[in-house]
Amino acid sequence: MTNFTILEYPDPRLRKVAVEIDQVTPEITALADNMLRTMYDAPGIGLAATQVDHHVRLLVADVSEGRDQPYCLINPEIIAREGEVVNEEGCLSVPEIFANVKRSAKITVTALDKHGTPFELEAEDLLAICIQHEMDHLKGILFVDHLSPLKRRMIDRRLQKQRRQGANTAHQRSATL
Ligand code: K1U
Ligand code: ZN
Repeated sequence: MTNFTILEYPDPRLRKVAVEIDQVTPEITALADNMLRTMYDAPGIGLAATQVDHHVRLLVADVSEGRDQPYCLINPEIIAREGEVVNEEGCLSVPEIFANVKRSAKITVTALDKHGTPFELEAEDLLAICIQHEMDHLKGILFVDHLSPLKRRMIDRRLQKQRRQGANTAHQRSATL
């Protein structure tokens, strides 16, 4: 099966709010598997269904060094938060742009796995940040929405410039704002 195409900002489909998954069908399991493949190939550490134009509450993540600890969270809900952390984030839907975002340092999430089994996960460090970033996608929120209007304008201008320039190398284009 071919990988999904990842939608890019400012595509309005990234602003859709995802709906709950009533039943974990074989189609949902296949969606999760294809999202994981797309995430690993991108490469990324997370991916929300919204980013591949599927507007259901499903996200995948793998922050492990070996890229061998995949998580699939269906209908994720954060039931507890602790502390705050500021960390540099990127987004496969906002290529080559990096910026500091404030998030909860530790979260407890409930979700269903890709077989429909409920589980609870205590996440901290990069996994907690990644899950919050992906859960934002499911609400139509992008990491740039957490930034000041000035930084947003800088990003918009930079992305316009990137698109005009086309095929420059990534290291010339990337920017931390
Ligand atoms: O949602 C996405 O677009 C994926 C995004 C997740 C994320 C990154 C950083 C902080 C919070 C959430 C990415 O995976 S961007 C790529 C990236 O960070 C990465 C890619 C390969 C190796 C290590 C990191
Ligand atoms: Zn993202």
